[in-house]
Amino acid sequence: MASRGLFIVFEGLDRSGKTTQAKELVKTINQKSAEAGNPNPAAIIMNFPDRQSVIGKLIDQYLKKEIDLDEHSLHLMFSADRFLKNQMIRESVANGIDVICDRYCYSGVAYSLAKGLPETWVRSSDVGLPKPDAVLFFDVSPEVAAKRGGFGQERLETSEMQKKVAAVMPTLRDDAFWKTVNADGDMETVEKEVFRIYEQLDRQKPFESLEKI
Ligand code: NYM
Repeated sequence: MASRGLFIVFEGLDRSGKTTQAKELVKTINQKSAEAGNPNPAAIIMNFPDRQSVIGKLIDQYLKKEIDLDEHSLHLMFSADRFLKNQMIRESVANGIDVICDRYCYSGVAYSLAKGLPETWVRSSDVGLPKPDAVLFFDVSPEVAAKRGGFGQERLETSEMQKKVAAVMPTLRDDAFWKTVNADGDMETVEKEVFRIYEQLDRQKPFESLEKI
């Protein structure tokens, strides 16, 4: 029987390089698969929030400061946006396709805790989603992040918010499936490190759901 796909989440602060590296990993997997004669894509990229989904469009307006939303509602909308992809992730993995995901529920929890929402409540709304085979945490030093350019114009892209998120994110770490990537290196070095981790992941173990975050 053909082996299942992997579900890999990239998390980290802004300017840690996670988006670039997630795209690069998908490209590499698909290139290697095509070279081996596979006509179908072997990996797909997924981003959260998905700004094209019905819910993601509202989140996008909030982030662009076009509308205001109650913070509790917003938290649930980020979770609901992920649940819209629940089936797609499971089907892709079952069909042997790797799903590489740029941000997931850990961003959801970290940003909402940074805003001061109640912890037990915040941690509960993503329970039941597919559990990642690995969370690659992109660890970038503040000095290197600063060199990579300034903040964007969106809501939440402030140094105060980033500091709070940076403090919360490591507390979500679960050593059983989180791997730290030193994101201070140049693109090629980080790319190699990501691929090394990818190659070591186990496709034989059962695909699970998140029971806690
Ligand atoms: N964000 C992202 C949240 O506040 N909660 C979530 O659940 C997720 C997935 O949205 N500042 C925040 C983090 C970012 C912003 O992400 C949009 P990106 O990767 O810049 O499009």
